[in-house]
Amino acid sequence: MSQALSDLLGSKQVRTDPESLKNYGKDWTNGFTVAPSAIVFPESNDQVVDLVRYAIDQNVQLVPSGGRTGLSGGAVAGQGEVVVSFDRMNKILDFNAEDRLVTCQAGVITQTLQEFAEAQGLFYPVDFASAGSSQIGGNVSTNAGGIKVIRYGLTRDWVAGMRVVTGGGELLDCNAGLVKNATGYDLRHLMIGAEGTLGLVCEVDVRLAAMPEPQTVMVVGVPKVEDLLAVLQAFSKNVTLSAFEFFSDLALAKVQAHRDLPSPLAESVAFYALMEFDTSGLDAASEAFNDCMEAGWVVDGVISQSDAQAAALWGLREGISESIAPYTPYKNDLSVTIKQVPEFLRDVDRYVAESYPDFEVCWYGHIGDGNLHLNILKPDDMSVEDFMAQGHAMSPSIFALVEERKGSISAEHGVGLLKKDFLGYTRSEAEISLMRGLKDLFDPHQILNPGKLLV
Ligand code: 2HG
Ligand code: ZN
Repeated sequence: MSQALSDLLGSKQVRTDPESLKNYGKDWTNGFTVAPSAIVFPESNDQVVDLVRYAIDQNVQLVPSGGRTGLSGGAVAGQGEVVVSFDRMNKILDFNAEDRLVTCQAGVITQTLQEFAEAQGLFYPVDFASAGSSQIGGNVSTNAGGIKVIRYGLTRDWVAGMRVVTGGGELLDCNAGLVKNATGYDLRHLMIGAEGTLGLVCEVDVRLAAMPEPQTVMVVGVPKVEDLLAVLQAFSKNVTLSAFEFFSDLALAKVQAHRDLPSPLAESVAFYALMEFDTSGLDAASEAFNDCMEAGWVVDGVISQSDAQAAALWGLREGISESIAPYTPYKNDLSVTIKQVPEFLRDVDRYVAESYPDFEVCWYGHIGDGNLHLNILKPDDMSVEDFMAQGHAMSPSIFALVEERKGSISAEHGVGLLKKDFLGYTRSEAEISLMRGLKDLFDPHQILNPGKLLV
């Protein structure tokens, strides 16, 4: 097969050495078999079409692969698939100032797009800790969220068009940057969040935002989880928040130990809220802070006086995922409506503490969006396999608490391999059956990202 792929693309665009198979066959998710048969590096939309047509013809399965920063196994190739890396489709193709539109190939790194926007005096607002490695195609395929959703929304809100190759080998040009287009089903939005199961995203027209004013960051200590929402409301009244994140005492301890950082506050508190807002709202933020102190919701706080201090405070939140990685955590990425967060968090905490008293639970995430990252840390004396099996075994109980509240088992990381057995906790049978129908329609030969999202 590798000779046929070389004939199709050129020998420099195919790799089968063990090192490449190992690296490109997986993402940041733990615990899945990695066994691709080849890695290919197309350089154009036409080459992607050729690849898909070849795959149909030869009954080869394709796994699209971006920056491989996913946390649900969406880019893992475990059964001899060919991995389609977009590393060589990494150019910014066009910028149109009138529409504030930038056309990116799928392999453009998120941070490169952010820097490009800045060079135009504009802003690409989707941001997260892995922005230095993740690629636009992957962001689109998982509808990536991140730390500024409360103000700017998700990746979906910034995708104005795309070129995508379906599993039938057709290149679709969807929407092409139009603001308005009332001509029926918007296939662009179907592709967003489809985890590469309906088509291979090749190019994306991304809308940019106006550059925001300078930002200030505040971290406050909040002893009780329900008071996090009181703080959110108090600040939201008169302050334009760009972020409202939280982390637990344990999450802070892990990031401090990993990065050798001092405590942000004089005493340790059960939870911390990190807020970012326009610096022009500083007076209103100080007033909100005083109100929160008086009400007893907040016990202490710290505010950035410079961009460097703001970045250091952000480090306490954005460094958590990396600092707990050595504990091979069992990851959950859950959402409920904001109002339900405190009771939900307490119920999950109670379940884990009662059923698995030896497991440490690390909470953090985007509480202003109702999105909680629940990471359960592996005890030192347990094997990764045993721990992953236990994580899987506890999922039905945790997801039942999600289902009761009509929440989501995956708020932003995607379903991939990790959560596919549990899709029914968030999507109804009727929905899943329609999703299968769409899969059959867009990928009639079942060659695109097999085994992901749908069982
Ligand atoms: C974050 O918000 C990322 O830091 C990663 O979504 C979350 O590691 C995680 O569970
Ligand atoms: Zn997150």
